[in-house]
Amino acid sequence: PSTIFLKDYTPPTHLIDTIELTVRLNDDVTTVSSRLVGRRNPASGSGPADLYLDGEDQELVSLTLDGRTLEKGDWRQKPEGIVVPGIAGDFTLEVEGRIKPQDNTRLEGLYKAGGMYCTQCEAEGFRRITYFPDRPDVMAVYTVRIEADKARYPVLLSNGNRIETGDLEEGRHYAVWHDPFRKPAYLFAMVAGDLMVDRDSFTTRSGREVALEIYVEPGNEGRTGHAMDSLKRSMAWDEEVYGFEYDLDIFMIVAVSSFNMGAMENKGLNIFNDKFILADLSTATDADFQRIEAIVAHEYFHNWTGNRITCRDWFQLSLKEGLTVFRDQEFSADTHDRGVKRVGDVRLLRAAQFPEDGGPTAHPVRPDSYIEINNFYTVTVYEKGAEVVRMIHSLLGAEAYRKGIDLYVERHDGQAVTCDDFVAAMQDASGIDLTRFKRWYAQAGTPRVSADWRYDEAARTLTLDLAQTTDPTPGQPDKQPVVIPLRTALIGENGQRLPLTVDGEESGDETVLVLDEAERRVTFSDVPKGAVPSLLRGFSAPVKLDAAWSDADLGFLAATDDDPFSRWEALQTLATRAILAMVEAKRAGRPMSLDAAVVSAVRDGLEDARLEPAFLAELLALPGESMLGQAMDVWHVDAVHEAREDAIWTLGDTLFDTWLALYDRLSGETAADDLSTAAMGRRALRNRALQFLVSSGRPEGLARAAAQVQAAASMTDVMSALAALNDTDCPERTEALQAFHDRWQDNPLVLDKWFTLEASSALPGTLDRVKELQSHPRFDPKNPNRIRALVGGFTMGNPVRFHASDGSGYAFLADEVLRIDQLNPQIASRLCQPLVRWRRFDGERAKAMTGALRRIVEQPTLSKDVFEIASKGLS
Ligand code: DPP
Ligand code: ZN
Repeated sequence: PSTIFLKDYTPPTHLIDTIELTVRLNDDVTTVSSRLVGRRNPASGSGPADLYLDGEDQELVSLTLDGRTLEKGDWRQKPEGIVVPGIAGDFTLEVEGRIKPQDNTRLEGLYKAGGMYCTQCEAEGFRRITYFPDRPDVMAVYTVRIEADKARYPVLLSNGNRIETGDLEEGRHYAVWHDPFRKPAYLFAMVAGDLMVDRDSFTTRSGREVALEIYVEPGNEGRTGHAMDSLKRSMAWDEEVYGFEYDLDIFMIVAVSSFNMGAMENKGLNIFNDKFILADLSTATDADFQRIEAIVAHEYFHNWTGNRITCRDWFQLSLKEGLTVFRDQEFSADTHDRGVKRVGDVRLLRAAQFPEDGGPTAHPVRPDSYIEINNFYTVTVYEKGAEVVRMIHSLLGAEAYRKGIDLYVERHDGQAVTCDDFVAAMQDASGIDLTRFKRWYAQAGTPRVSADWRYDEAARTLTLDLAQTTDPTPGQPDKQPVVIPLRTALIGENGQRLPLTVDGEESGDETVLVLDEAERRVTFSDVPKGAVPSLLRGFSAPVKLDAAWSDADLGFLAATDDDPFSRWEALQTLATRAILAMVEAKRAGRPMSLDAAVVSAVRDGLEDARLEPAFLAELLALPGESMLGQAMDVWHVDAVHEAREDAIWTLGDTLFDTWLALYDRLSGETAADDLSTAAMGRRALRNRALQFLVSSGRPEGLARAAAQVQAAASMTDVMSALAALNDTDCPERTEALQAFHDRWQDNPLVLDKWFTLEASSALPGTLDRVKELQSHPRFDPKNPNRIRALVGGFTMGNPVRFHASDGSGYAFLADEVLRIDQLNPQIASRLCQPLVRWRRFDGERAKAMTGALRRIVEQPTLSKDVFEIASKGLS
C-alpha cells in the first residue's frame, strides 16, 4: 500500500459546481447516475488536464462527456479510480454505475443496516457510491433523487430541503432533495427506511423556524427525548457563545444500529450510531445521558466548524475535529460542572492519547503522512487537537479568541482550508504572535515539563525553574521547544491563593507562565513562608508535569487547592506514588501496605462539606491500572492489578463506617428520575462509596450491591452495582448478571453493557467466557457495537486478563483482527491497537505481542487499514 504525504498536496485540477445524483435502490442491484457540471480550476492552471475520479467497489456502466458517450480508450482505469484526459474548460460529465449496498460489510459508502439503507462517506466513502473527485476541497451543490419501494422504504432522506416527492410504477416512490450549500462529498448522506420520527422545532435568534426531526427504527420510538432536548440546547448555546445560527429550514438526525463511528455530521442530516441517541431512564446511565448530549452537540456544532468551513485535505482533519471537540467540551462544562468535566477530559487524554503519543503510531495533530486516513480519527487529532485550541483560547483570552473565530468565519466561510488558516485568523485578530505555537500542530509526542523551586526565607522569594523536553517519536528524532501555558498560583499556609509578584510585576493571584524555550526561570517576590506552588492549574497544557512536590505538599494541595483539576491531580499523584511503592514492595517480595497519607487525604476529602458530590466522586477515584502502568518504565500488569486492588481494599476497610454512612445517607436523597447535574453527582458519589464497600469484602457491602441491583431504580444504579460486584467471585455476582441478561436480552444496546461486564471481569476464566459468548444468540459478529462491547471490552477494558502472561489474550485478539478484517477493516484496525504497545511490557509479553502482530501482517489479503497499524507496530 502506498503512503500519501501532506507535502505532495496539489489543488484539484477541476472543480465541480453541481452534482445531480439519482439512486435507484433495489434488492439486487442499486443503480447510481450522476451528472456533474464542472470546470477547470484556475488555481491549478489552464488548458487541458486529466480529470481524476475516485471510485471503488462498483461497476462502471457508462461515462458521457458533454453529451458524447466515452468509449474504452477515451478514459483510463487507475487502481482506485479513473482518469478522463484532456478536459480544458467547462464540462458536463454523466456517470452510470451499479452497486450492492446489501453486501457492503465495511459500512463505508451506501450500506444496508437492519432493514434500512444509510451512508457513511467520511472520509472516503462517497467513491464507493459513484465515481467522483472525492476530496474535501472539491465542493459542489447537490441535488439528490432517491427511488425505492414505497412500502418497505416509506422514508427517503438526503441533505438540505425536500423539494419534490411522488409515486412511481410498481409500488415505488421517489423524493428529491436539494442542498443549497456547497459541500465536499464526505458530507453527503442519504437514508431510506421504514422509520419512526420524533418532531420538534427550534426558533433561531433571528426568528427563523427550524424543523427538527429524529428518525429511529420502529421499536425505538419514545427514546429520543434526551437527544432532542440536547439538540435544542446545543443550538441555543452555539448562538450565544459563538454567534452561529443554523442555516437550513430542517435539521434531521437518523439513528442506525450498525455504524463504525460514533456519529457523522452530514449537512442537515446527521447519522448516528443509535447508541448515542437512544436513551431513557430504564436503559441509560447518567454517563450515557451525558455522552449523548455531548455527541449530539458535537455533530451539530460541525455545521459551522466542519461544514460551512471544511478541511482542504485530510491532513487538516483536526481543523474541524480539534475545534469541534473543544466546543463540545465547553458546552458540557457550561451545562454541568466545569471542574468535573475537565477532570474527565484529562482522564481520557491521559488514558488514551498519551500512550498513542508515546508509541509507534504517534503522529502530530496535523499528520504529515498516512496510508489509510481512517486510521487518523484518533485521540491525537481529536482530543490533543482540542487541547491545542484550548491553549489558544487561554493564551488569547475569551474575547480575543471570539474575535479570532469571527475573523476565521469572515475569511473562510464556504471554503476548504488549513490549520494554518485557523491559526492565522487567531493571530491576526489578537495581535499575538503564534508562529512558535504552531509547533503543536507539527510535532508529535507529549512534552515533559519539570518544575523545581527554592524558597529564600530571608529574601522572601520563591524561584521556580521550568524546563521542557519531548522524547523522539517515529520520524521525528529531534524535538523543538513548544509554547506551554502554565496556569500558576501560590497557595498560602491558610489554603488561600496569595497575591503574586512575578519577576517584579504584580500579577493578581493567578497567572499564566508561558514556557516557550527549553528552560525558564521565574522569580516570585514577597512570598510568605510555607507557600506551595499550584502548577498546571486546569491542566492548562497537554504535558506530563514532573514537579518537585513533597508528599506533604500534595496532601496539602489535595485538601486546599481551589482549582478543581489541581486538587484532584494532587490526590491522584499522591495515590500513584503510594501504589507504585506497593508494586515495588510486591515485586521485591515485601508486604504491601498503602501509605497512610493516602488514607488521610481520602478521609479529608470525605469530610470536606464544601465539595460538590460529583467532584468528590472524582476525587476519591484511584488512578486506573493503565495510568499506573504508564507511570512505570515497564508496566507490571499483575503487580499493578494486585497493588491497586489492595489499595482499594485498604480504603474500603479502614474507612468502612464512613463509606457506609455516606452510602446510606445518599440513598434516600435522590429520586431515580432526577437527571439534574446535582442528582447525577449524588448518584456518582453514592456509587463510589458502594465500590469501596464491596471492595472491603465485608458482607454488608455485597448485600448493599445486590440489593441495589434488585431495586433497579435506574440503569446508573444497576450498572454501578454490577460493576462493583464484577471482580468478586460470589453468588451475588452470578445471580445479578443472569437476571440482568434475562431482563434485557431483547435490547441490543443494553445487552452490550452485559457483554462488556462479562468481558471486563478480572476473574480468571474471563477469556473462555468471552469466547463462549461469541456464540450467544444475540451476539452479531458483524455489528460494530457488539464487537466493541465484547471483544473491545476484553482487550481494552481488562488489562489483567488481556495481558495474561501465557499470551492467550494476544492470540485471541490476533484471531479477531483477522476475522473482522475480512468484513470491516476500519473496526479491525481499531481493535488491533492494543498490540502495538508491546514496548511497554516485559520481554515475554512483548514477544507474544509482536508474534501476534507478525501473524497479522503476514496475512496476504490484509486491508490497508490493518496493515498500516500492524506494520507500524512492528517497526
Ligand atoms: N466527523 C465525525 C465526527 O467526529 C467522524 N466520526 O463527528
Ligand atoms: Zn467531529
